[in-house]
Amino acid sequence: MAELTLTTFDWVPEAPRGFVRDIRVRWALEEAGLPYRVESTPFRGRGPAHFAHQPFGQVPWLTDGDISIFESGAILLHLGHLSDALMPADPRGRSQATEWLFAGLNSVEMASLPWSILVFSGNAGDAPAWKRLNEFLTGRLQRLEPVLAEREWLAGAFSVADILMADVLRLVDRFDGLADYPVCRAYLARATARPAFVKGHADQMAHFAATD
Ligand SMILES: N[C@@H](CCC(=O)N[C@@H](CS)C(=O)NCC(=O)O)C(=O)O
Repeated sequence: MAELTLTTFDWVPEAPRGFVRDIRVRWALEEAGLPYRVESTPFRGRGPAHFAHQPFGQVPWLTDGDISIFESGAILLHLGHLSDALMPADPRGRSQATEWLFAGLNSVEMASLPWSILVFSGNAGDAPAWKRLNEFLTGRLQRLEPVLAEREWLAGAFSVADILMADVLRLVDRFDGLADYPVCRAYLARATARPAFVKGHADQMAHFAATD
């Protein structure tokens, strides 16, 4: 198997530590027990080499031999093809994992990310735009509750869909957005209790602490 290398920033401010999206990739690699290396790219002064791997100057990206992949969802799907621990082997399970991974990105995170930015920046007030965004996210969480009430993991067995969805929900939970959603909170608790998450998270914290 070709060497897997995950690249993340060399340093980030305190606030995003533990939430940088390389956690999704670390978590998946740990779940699968795949050997990997972690490399750093400068947070300050992003150059052509960075943009060649990630056109928006963001992290993470993964190299698998001579293949370089950006976008955390695409990286998770790539890893899903390398390990049954990340993606069910049967066609029905694979399509369920794929649809729920996209749902995490395109139906929940598309609402939760701007929501989190507004909360973090102190703009979650009375403005109609905030209320509309809050309703948008609330609508998604209300629908997730009954789905998660009837299953342990989104695609039957644990999969990359759960890594994605749980990480999206982590940020909502950080700003108390899951207070009214006990089923989502229980799902998040069982996902983040997994040893692979605990290790990936600890490794990310140590990575950024090492460069302070
Ligand atoms: N859609 C991208 C988003 C990547 C992203 O937002 N990365 C953040 C770290 S979590 C970043 O690089 N932020 C720095 C910046 O945007 O300049 C993915 O899922 O990989």
